[in-house]
Amino acid sequence: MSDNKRILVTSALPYANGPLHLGHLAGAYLTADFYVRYKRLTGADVAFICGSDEHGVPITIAAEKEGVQPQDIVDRYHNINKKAFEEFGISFDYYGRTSSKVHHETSQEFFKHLYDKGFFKKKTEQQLYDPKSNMFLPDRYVKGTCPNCSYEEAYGDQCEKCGSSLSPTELINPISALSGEKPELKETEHWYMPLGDLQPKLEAWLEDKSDWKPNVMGQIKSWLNDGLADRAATRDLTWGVPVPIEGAEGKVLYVWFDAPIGYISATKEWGQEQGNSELWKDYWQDKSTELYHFIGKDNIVFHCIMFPIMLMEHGDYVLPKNVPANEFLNLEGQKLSTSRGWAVWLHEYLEDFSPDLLRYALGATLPESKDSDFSWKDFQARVNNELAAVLGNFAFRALSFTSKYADSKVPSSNELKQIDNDALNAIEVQKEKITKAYEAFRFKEAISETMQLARIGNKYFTETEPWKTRNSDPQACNNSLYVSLQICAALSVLMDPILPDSMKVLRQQLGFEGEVNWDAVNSSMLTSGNDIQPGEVLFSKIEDSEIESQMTKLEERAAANNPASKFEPLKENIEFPDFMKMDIRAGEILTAEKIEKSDKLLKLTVDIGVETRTIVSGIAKHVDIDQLKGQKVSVVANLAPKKLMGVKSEGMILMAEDSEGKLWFVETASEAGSTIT
Ligand code: B3M
Ligand code: ZN
Repeated sequence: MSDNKRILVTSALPYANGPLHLGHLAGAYLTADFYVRYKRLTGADVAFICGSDEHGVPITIAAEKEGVQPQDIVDRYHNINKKAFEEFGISFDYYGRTSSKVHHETSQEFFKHLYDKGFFKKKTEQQLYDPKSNMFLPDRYVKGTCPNCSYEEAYGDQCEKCGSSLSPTELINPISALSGEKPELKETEHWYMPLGDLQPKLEAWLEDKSDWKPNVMGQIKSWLNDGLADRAATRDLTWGVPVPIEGAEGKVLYVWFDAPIGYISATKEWGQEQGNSELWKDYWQDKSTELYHFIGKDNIVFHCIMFPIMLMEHGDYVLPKNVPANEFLNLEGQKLSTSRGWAVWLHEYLEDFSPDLLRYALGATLPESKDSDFSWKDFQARVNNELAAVLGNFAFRALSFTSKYADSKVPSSNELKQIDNDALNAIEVQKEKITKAYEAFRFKEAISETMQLARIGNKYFTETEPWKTRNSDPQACNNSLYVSLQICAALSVLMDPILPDSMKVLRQQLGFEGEVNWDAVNSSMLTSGNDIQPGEVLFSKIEDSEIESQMTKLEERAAANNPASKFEPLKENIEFPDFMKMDIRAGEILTAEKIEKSDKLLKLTVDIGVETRTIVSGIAKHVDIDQLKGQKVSVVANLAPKKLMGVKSEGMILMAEDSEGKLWFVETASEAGSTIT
């Protein structure tokens, strides 16, 4: 049953604002590649499309951090990431980028088409504006205090301390991350996608999607239960695709509006590259095409709700048949984090190991239905106990035995016994299980069922003991080798989607010259009498020391990124008499008031036991003024008085400054007036 279906597979377009790590690979790319390679082997007509997402605030933030232009950032990471994917054998047919001309035109046409159909709702709204930088602030560019947990460094879209999602106007004391100024509300117009109105239509479309993964459906249902909110398709930004209508000057398309259209633009470019500018239509507009989006779980709402609505309302496109999203991958039990340095970068991995090892180890622990963990120990165990000890060992034994004792030719079989036939039958049995698993996007299962065939082969080889029958029963020996080599040949195709490089080598060693094709996998792929060409073992074991050095690398980098190293370095030593000159007293705040024209300073009266002092303290941003009465403090009582903003300050309140710059009182339970030494 040759599969001639036309299949379009996309992987989420990674932001071109940094290099890729293991978590990316496990999320949207490896599984897509497994699937695509499998489908190509079945004879399906597949287009595998991806590219760089080069718009959006993540790009402009990265550019600002480095003091370069957004274009510089995307040029750099587009190339780095494209190369990393190639090196890992992620077999995209085309890797595009959303800054391309074709993409700008395609997404503008898409917008215009929807606009002309009256799809968008124009809304006038108040948005935070930075008067100093002269621009409306994207959510990420507004910082302030979280209304839920009082964390002072919350972003306008999310508080990273308590995790709640926010809108910038909810923040207490919002400031612009660009200028540090207080933003003001200013009127602006935006074009909204009426997702709320279209919810019933989307629900009707989702009705027959009962085969979608439960983790994906669960998330969709929860969005639908909350009721879909309209979402603006435009933004007041300069970096992005300009909105192609009058009255929208200075605005660009929302990055999540243009990015998924990037799949379409990249398919167009792929056709153009082959001299067929109409080719993309076969994949996007022919209703018999099956479209699959491979993504990580944080992209579910966009691919299962927003983009389908856009496609549906546009009218000319196919909609996804499935969106097999993955959950998240952790690393050594902790969340992967670029900023904390807790990651294994793909280019770094490749300095030490080959791509196939990671494809296998990661594939075997994919976060398919729930979050999963990658550990170096597990990586070592997968490589040593499965790839080397089972698959590699089996192939090596079968091949080297044949070369030594059967003149390097596939022997002929005769009078097969039950044990031989059972082993040969296992090829069909396993193939069926593996096929089912791929069709259901259960890649971990596909991998383990494939490895199971190698286990069966390895066990068979051990049990039939060809090294003994070589003298006692030469035909039985030949049968062992024949059956083992046939299983190796089947494995060289069935394992090909997972281990493309190694299986190619295995086929060379087996002298396999037939068609590499899923349908052609059976128990007689090799012809008796054909030459084999044994070579090196396919996989060598990984030493403990290699794993230890990976762990050290990871821990050292995490330590270098640790907040501990953000504390002030220690000061020089002082002599004891110098220290004793200071008169530090326990005190208690009696009153607190703001100082006009200063957003930092407070005027406090403090009881220090022997007398009451007026002290000006720069803590306004770190405390709640209404909570200060009764606060226990430590006061440097003999600091020479000084006028601050017209107020005479008699002493200083000691504060501890943490790694994030937040100030804390140095409290003592002792009565006011006690000396602190
Ligand atoms: N660049 C977000 C992400 O990398 C986004 C995906 C776009 S897919 C159209 O998570
Ligand atoms: Zn919070």
